[in-house]
Amino acid sequence: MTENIVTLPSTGSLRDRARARLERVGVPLVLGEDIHARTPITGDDLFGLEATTLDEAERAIAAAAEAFRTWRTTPAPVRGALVRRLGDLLREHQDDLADLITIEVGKIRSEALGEVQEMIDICDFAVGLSRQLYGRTIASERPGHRLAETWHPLGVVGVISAFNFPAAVWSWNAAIALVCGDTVVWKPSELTPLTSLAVGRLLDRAVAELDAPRDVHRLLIADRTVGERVVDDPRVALVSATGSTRMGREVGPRVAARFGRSLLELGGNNATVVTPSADLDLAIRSIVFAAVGTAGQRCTTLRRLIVHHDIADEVVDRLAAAYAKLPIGDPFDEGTLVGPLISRRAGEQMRQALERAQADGAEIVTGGQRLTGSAPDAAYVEPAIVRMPAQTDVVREETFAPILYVLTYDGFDEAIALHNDVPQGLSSSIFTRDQQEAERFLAVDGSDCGIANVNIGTSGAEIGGAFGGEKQTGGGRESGSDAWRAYMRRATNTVNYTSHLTLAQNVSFL
Ligand code: UN1
Repeated sequence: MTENIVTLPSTGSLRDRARARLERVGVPLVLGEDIHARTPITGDDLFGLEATTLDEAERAIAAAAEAFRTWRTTPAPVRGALVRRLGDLLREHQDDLADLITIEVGKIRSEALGEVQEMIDICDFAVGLSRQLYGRTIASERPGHRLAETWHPLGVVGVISAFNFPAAVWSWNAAIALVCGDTVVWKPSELTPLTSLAVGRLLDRAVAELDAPRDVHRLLIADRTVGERVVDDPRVALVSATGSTRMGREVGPRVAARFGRSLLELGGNNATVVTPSADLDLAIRSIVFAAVGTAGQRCTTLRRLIVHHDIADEVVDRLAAAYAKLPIGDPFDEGTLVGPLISRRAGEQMRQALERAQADGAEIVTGGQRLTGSAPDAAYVEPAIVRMPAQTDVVREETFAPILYVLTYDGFDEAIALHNDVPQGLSSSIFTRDQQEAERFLAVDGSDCGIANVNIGTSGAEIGGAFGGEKQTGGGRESGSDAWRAYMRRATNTVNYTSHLTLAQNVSFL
């Protein structure tokens, strides 16, 4: 493991790089003092920017509501053409966007490119979907009647997104919402304004080229007061919010109070069960990626390992050996696998969690140190493996940092009980070659998560599946499968094509 972070790019060079990337995408950089773009690579500010005011946000929502009136009647395949063009622009600018993501989030290059790939993939998916917004025909109990469902556009969709997937999560929502005939207002994380400006600009370009209504999409670069406006505005039919459980606890009830809809994708506390029959070569590599990828800052990051007692020492030794070789440092360096945490505060939260774990009797097998170096305001940390005597409170919380808690089990029921005994329910997996164990893990009384995998890690889901989870993860589903239904309203239609009145349930009247 790297002792110290010796070579980091200068903030000046990152600023130049960001400026060049923004220019290529066509973002006019309007400097201001309201909000600061910064980089976790050095922990420094890059640019001060102007923010959207409350009045501007109000006008943006009004404009999106107005644009909805035209967009909803535009044929869905025509709406799909807009998303196809967005996908093409994303392909063209994959490098530019990946650079901005690395600069603002600290993701290593391959993961930043992967995030943009996820956006391209969802655009492809959404274009196909634009010709497949199917409703059902249902057998009517009445002669000469047709019973069917029609799906209609919903309205303005408010997207609130987090720093860790500053572009992909928006695209899961926006690409699907747009083909569904909705318009979108987007309040991204305050930590990633540059990435948001860049993808917003690409969509604006697609809108202009295809002559779509200008306000089908509006970007709000602002702090939480503007986010609250989106949450409370009755013109916003659906609020899709990705972030912490704490945030969801505020958003959910506020949207419900005005009978709006919300789609919440909140915290995870994801676990993998490793059984005695597991292919350990496969398991170790998958576990390291799931626990350490994105420096432990995915909502799908592996946070708990539940290992059979007989193989626990071997698994922990092999993981510790893999952790010892992890290159930590500048995310732009080809060899780096672990970049910085988003902020010093995140580093501090990791340290506090480790202290609490130790007070509960933890053994820190490896990691946990903050690496010092040329950037005192950045937070480069050694990913930690922590053996726990029990699943204590700190293990049951989500700490957004690379801490892998290891718990052991003897019987399979105990493994499942430990697995499900946390408040969150996003992603889960099992490594086993025993089919009975695999099926039990996926069965109704197995994993209680929205994502349950076999012989693969908890993170890195494909866009084709619906993404989200249960319990405090919020229950919402974004991205693939039939998640599109959340972005539309269903109308049940009964058509009588006779001249007779037949009442349902055999009711006679008149
Ligand atoms: C998130 O961390 O909010 O499954 C999203 C994954 C990615 C998305 C993560 N496709 O890890």
